[in-house]
Amino acid sequence: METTLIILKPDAVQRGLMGKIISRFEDKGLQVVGAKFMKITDDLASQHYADHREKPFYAGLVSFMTSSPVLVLALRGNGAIAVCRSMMGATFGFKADAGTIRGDFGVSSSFNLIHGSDSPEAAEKELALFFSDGDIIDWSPAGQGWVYDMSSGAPE
Ligand code: IDP
Ligand code: MG
Repeated sequence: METTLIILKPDAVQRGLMGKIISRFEDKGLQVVGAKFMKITDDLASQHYADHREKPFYAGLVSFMTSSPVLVLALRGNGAIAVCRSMMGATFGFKADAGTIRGDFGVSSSFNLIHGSDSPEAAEKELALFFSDGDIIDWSPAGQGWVYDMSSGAPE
């Protein structure tokens, strides 16, 4: 089981798309194990996007991400990191495939609704950045035995 960090960005919150986006992940069978509605500070945004510091869009990205509240989620499931990235779609809404979150809900390059960790290393770093000890909760969804084949004792 993997846990990934998802951020529903300021445009998703302002456009009232939180519920629709969360529903896609729940419908897929992913489990919400952490959630935090918050305003990202400049300091947190600069840590989160440290790899992009030299990019031409960096200042605009930090300004966008700190402009309005976001909903930060920790989602868990089999292959959750890659599953979420494929459900998100390509970075730019106007290029993202129909059927993906960015492809269905946006057309912008910078206002692209959602962030998702892109590797196990990034997920570990980003989860630690946004969640403290105790914020992520291990719990057993009632329907888990029908999302996964548990006959071997492990989710398959
Ligand atoms: P990702 O979110 O699909 O992983 P990254 O390349 O890691 O895409 O870029 C991080 C974020 O920076 C994007 O989600 C988007 O908000 C913004 N961004 C990336 N490229 C551009 C660009 O060319 N113009 C404006 N914003 C960009
Ligand atoms: Mg990225």
